Amino acid sequence: MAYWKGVIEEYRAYLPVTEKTPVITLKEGDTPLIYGPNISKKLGNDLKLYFKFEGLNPTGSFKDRGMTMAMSKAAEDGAKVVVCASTGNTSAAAAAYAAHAGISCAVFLPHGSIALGKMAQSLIYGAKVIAVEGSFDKALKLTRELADKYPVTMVNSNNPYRIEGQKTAAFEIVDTIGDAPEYHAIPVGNAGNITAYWKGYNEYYKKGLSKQLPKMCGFQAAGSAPIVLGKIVEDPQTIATAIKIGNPYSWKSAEAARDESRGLIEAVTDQEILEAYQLLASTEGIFCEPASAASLAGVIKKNKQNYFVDGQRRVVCTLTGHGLKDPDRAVSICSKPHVVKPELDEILKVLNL
Ligand code: AN7
Repeated sequence: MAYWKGVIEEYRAYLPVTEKTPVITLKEGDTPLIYGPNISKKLGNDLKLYFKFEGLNPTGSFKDRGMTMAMSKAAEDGAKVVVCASTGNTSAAAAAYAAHAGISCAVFLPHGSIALGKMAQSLIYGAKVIAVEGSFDKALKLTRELADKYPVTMVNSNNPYRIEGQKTAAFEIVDTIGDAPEYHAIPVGNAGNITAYWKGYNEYYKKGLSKQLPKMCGFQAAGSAPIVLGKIVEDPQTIATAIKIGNPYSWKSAEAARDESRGLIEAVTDQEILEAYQLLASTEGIFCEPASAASLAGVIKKNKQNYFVDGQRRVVCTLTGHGLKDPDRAVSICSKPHVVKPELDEILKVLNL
């Protein structure tokens, strides 16, 4: 049996690498596409829901796909320092891949808006962690200023290699089900990922590897929905900290993905996100982070409006990050454990036996 070699080696023909590019990989990709029988049944309408669980990448999010590309190209160019602004996952991936490459890394995080697991990752991978008092958008602006003036390589999604790596998730989906699904649902923050999937689906389609293209359905958090509102949100608010972004870098290309695919970009409330988050864990056994559940929340909402009518009604939801990234959120919305004395009677009472 052949071992998975990471997305660069597996999809080399589709990526801007040469024999000279040192491949920096933690064997990202090859994430499972999991059918959700229970939620599919609950939603009805003959929907077939699949989850692309990107939380199973080496640092627990889809960012690893783009980071293997960005870090390999940075290494090829002889970069000494890489930098990024992040709501937590990009910084975790940058820190890990930089460590693997032996390159220094500095990350700029919006102070107080980072999930605990992501903070732990950036710290333990040895990055210089800088908490900026202000929003992600302010941290991103600062990072760009720094990269304009000083010899550092920026690995945010303005780095085109990030999008190139991330498009491999679309390839994997088509390789798994033999075609593109009718619909693809995805959370939208800085809007790089929806851009990347659309690029990936198109490249496979043009090569004749799929018979159709999906409608791209992007979902932003209602308190942080600049693309939906058509204007920058100065002070974005949402419990889905990963997508708490008011001025997305890839705004235009996300709109292009929406329009070319005849899909949509809409908003879901924090309440809808948290319900989807808990439903997915408790009925399918899949624990993603809150921002990731925006894709399922959006599907639940659009299904109520009978939106899904095309073809075989297959809907792939990208679950962008692992639930363990943000353990505080899970604990805060669930009922507390039953504390008992170490006696069988006490346990029987709790179990109603
Ligand atoms: C779990 O880490 O922007 O629309 O700095 O971590 O491509 O930005 C994270 C984004 C969705 C949105 N789900 O993807 C960052 C960062 C999770 C994320 C998104 C992010 P994009």
